[in-house]
Amino acid sequence: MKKQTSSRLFWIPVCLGLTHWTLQAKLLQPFLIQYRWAHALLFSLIGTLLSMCVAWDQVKTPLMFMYSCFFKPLGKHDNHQSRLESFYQDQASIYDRTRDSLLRGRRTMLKLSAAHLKSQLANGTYGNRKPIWIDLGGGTGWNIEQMNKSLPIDQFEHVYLVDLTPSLCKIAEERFKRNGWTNVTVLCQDASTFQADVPLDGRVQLVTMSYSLSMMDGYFAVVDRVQSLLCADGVVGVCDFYVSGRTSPASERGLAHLRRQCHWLTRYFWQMWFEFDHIHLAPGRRDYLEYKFGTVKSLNRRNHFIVPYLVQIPYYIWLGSAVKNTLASSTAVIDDDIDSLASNQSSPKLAPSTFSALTVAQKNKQWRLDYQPDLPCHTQFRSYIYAFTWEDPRVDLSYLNLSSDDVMFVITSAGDNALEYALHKPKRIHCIDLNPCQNHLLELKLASIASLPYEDVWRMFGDGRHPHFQSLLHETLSPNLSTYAFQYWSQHSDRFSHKFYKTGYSGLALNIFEWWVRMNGLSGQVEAMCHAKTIEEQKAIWLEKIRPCIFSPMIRKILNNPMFMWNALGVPMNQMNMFLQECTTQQYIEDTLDPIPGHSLLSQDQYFYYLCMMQHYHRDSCPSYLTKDGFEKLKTALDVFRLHTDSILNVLQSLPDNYLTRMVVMDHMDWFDPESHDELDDEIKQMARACQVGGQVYWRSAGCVPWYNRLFEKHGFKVEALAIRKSGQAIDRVNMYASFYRGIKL
Ligand SMILES: C[S@@+](CC[C@H](N)C(=O)[O-])C[C@H]1O[C@@H](n2cnc3c(N)ncnc32)[C@H](O)[C@@H]1O
Ligand SMILES: *[C@@H]1O[C@H](CO)[C@@H](O)[C@H](O)[C@H]1NC(C)=O
Ligand SMILES: *[C@@H]1O[C@H](CO)[C@@H](O)[C@H](O)[C@H]1NC(C)=O
Ligand SMILES: *[C@@H]1O[C@H](CO)[C@@H](O)[C@H](O)[C@H]1NC(C)=O
Ligand SMILES: *[C@@H]1O[C@H](CO)[C@@H](O)[C@H](O)[C@H]1NC(C)=O
Ligand SMILES: *[C@@H]1O[C@H](CO)[C@@H](O)[C@H](O)[C@H]1NC(C)=O
Ligand SMILES: CC(=O)N[C@H]1CO[C@H](CO)[C@@H](O)[C@@H]1O
Repeated sequence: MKKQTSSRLFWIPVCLGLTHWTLQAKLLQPFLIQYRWAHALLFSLIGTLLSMCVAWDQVKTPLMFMYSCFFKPLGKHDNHQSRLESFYQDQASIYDRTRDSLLRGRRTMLKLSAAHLKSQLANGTYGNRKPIWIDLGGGTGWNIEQMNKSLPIDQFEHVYLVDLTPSLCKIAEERFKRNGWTNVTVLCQDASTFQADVPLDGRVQLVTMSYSLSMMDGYFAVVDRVQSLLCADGVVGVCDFYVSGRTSPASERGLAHLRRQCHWLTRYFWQMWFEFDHIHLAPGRRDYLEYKFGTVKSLNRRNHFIVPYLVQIPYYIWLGSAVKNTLASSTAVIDDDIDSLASNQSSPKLAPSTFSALTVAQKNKQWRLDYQPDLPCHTQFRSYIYAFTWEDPRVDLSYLNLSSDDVMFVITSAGDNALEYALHKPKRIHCIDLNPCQNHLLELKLASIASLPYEDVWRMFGDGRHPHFQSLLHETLSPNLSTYAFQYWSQHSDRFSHKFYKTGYSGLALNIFEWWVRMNGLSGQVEAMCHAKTIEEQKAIWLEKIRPCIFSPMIRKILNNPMFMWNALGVPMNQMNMFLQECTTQQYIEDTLDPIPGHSLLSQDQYFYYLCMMQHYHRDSCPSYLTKDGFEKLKTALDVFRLHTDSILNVLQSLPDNYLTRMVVMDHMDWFDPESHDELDDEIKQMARACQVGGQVYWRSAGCVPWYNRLFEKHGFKVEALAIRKSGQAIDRVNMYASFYRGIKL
């Protein structure tokens, strides 16, 4: 395909050159000088004609395709089949060659369907039976040949291709004969009424429709037929053009809408344009499909056919399950231990936002709880803030004393610390984040650990780059990801193409630091410090080379300007005020950084600063989930996770009394305004209610004695300082906060 295009392009300048040379002759000169536009027109016309003659073989296919798709009159046909046949008969032989760039997303849809089927097969959902697949409106059988690359055709009991156009069916028959597939049958019949030689109702595991639903008359009957064909665990894969309605359909509330809505011009234009060819894009088809089936995966994309930017034909890739999303199936999913507790609660306060409309997609992947992605509190986040967690879990673990009875409540962040806790096998870890992307990130880590080999996980999160991330996502990770996380990573699959840790807002800080290191010519020193063999060596490099640059007079000035901290480093105003009451910004940063080089070796233990300086981890210096040992242990410990996408207060309200035993809430309370702290007061009150007697809450603060400690005491906690930072001494490997506290519920 590429080669054809480039040889075609090669002829164009040659022809233009020839034309130009002809025009140099006196012949046309007087006329052309007067009419410059005619010059241009003639010039390009002759050029085009010549190049077409020279490269006729290459030009023929697209021209015929354009003619039959856009210009050829369809004529009057009473019957759908004869209309289709007249549309396709001259195209049949060139069909496959011309559809690659027009009918996009078919490969992805097939890969997702295959991945889903494979995970069901591996799980023993079908026992020893092989699956049956029907490709409705399958045309020339391209899909079936393509599927063989992901899931070999002999893994199916039978494959049926149903298509109404005889000339396309003929091509499909020839193709299957050529490939020697005996268990593939072509049925040249209508999709809603077709009959095979054996009854198929309720026996089919997979039905696919690529760019055919939009062509079928009577789509209600077709979708209903698909439903009656599918077995209980069956899946539907669809890929097609669409236009959205003016607003999103009510039946899909709560499901991911990313990029689904179309601009009004797009809506009208494409709908009318395709109507000429009897292709129907109106939203009803997709809506009915989603109304009938449960959404498992859903992607909305734009096809920039031939002309980038100007042309944006919306298309979608969608995977559905035979079981429709129901509220009833959701309650069983939430949490076995909550279920038992919830029935024993004086006033159950299950917040609707947390527990509504759990989709079937989540039924088998119990990590992520459903949420409403279109709420403004979620849509305000377009990316994750933290690509890595910036608190030291080792210190937490030394106090947490986790056992198999512990039910934890932690802030997700990048999920690194939650994974660290999971290695100590508590009963349950509830991870909470208001930013959906932080949970997408943890979900990706969980899915990777569950389904990928160690080396792939190391490449993604250790090296921070994986050249084949997109195919891993579609072929292996997708069955383990929620609709939401899948959609996010599918749209951001470039995050792993270069340096993952330089993405997100924390990545911005790493970029600034890297830039600063280069500006100061410190790259060599930074590298040497990260690979120093002794603490003395590390300290020497810090004191003699790096520190003098960090605390240069200019930087001091910048640091002491509060706007810098607030804007560039994203330190919330209230948090900054907390430490400014105790020391200057510069003092705070000195207290943070100075003890680090003397604390432990960057190359062996100090993975936090190693990452900041190198933008990737080292095999000897990384979080436990990236070590071979930790990775293997986690593979069997992932069931403990529940991911909530909501505010801390809302999630707490949804939990039963006396349920939690350990809470790690990081530094988030620093962000509240001490002058009006009703919301924090509510939150701590809810912590006290949801926490068992003897249960513990852990927090870090930029202040040595945070003002909100008294709120904990007010609500029945005994507050104790576990560590308060003093100049020159590190309290943990990150050493970023001035204090570390624990409250024990009395
Ligand atoms: C755009 S083609 C897509 C073909 C193929 N699925 C692909 O992706 O290349 C649409 C196909 O739907 C078929 N089709 C349209 N209406 C149909 C109907 N009522 N029953 C069966 N097939 C139908 C047409 O014959 C045509 O092959
Ligand atoms: C896997 O099998 C278990 C029981 O064997 C079942 O509960 C679960 O739904 C299956 N998961 C999938 C994805 O089919
Ligand atoms: C082909 O299909 C028949 C029944 O439809 C089945 O018995 C046979 O095992 C299948 N063969 C293969 C190779 O899948
Ligand atoms: C189908 O896949 C199998 C297994 O990957 C392979 O051996 C076979 O050659 C493929 N057939 C075709 C026609 O591509
Ligand atoms: C609720 O749980 C407590 C202990 O947690 C138990 O003593 C009590 O009997 C339970 N009440 C009901 C109605 O099950
Ligand atoms: C840790 O927990 C165990 C029970 O799980 C308890 O016996 C032990 O005293 C605890 N240790 C500390 C230091 O709290
Ligand atoms: C939680 C979950 O969905 N786990 C599945 C991830 O994928 C593997 C296979 O790739 C399954 O075995 C797990 O059950």
